[in-house]
Amino acid sequence: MNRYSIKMRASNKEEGHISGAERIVPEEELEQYCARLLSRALRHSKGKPDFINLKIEAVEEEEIFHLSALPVTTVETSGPEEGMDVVLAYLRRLGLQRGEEILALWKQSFSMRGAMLLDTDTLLRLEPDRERGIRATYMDMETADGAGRSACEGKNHFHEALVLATKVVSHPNIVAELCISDDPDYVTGYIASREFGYVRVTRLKEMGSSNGGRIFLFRGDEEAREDCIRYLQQQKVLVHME
Ligand code: PML
Ligand code: MG
Repeated sequence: MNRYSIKMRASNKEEGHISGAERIVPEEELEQYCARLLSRALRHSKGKPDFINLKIEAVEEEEIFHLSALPVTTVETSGPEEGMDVVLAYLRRLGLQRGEEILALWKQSFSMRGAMLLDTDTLLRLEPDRERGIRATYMDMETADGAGRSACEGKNHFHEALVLATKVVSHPNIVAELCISDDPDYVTGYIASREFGYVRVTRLKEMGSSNGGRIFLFRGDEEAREDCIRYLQQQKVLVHME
């Protein structure tokens, strides 16, 4: 099957970044998905874009890694404090003793476009560009009948995050990923790892706050770091949903 990667990003002068999304779709669905992503860019609650970029690239079948979606569990929390305690407990479960310090560093990712790549043991930041961070990209979900793509026309925070987290923690040098959404009306976040899968934490911040960001916890040497960054930013991945 011939496939294409489509990436959309939209911005305007007042807001800066408004909306972004990506897909990896079969050739026969390319036009339809371009139209859908365009419509998403034009109808975002953050405002009207004055710049929209649609990037379309052919993807060879042999280039694609196929992964199964991480198993999902949900932990109900009453507020951000309890939510953070849950994340801390899962960090401890991974044998990480510096959990509190990791949670404190999370704030530094709130102003970044991508994620922070943090050395799990030294807590040194490893992104080559600290403002941009690392952007995990070139991924999409796939269901047996292809219905996954069309089922999620608008933004689906959960599905998009599950795809991203599955890609990220599948790299052998990523120990875990932490995420809080930067959308003010979305308070569910997660911690994900190969060990326990994707753990949704229902309240991880206050409603109305746009403080959100991601940390990828990394363990490995310099060579592994380079391989990991290349994988996160360039490897094409399709995540298979049940
Ligand atoms: C984002 O805003 O892109 C992050 C979404 C996190 C989704 C968490 C979930 O619902 O499982
Ligand atoms: Mg967002």
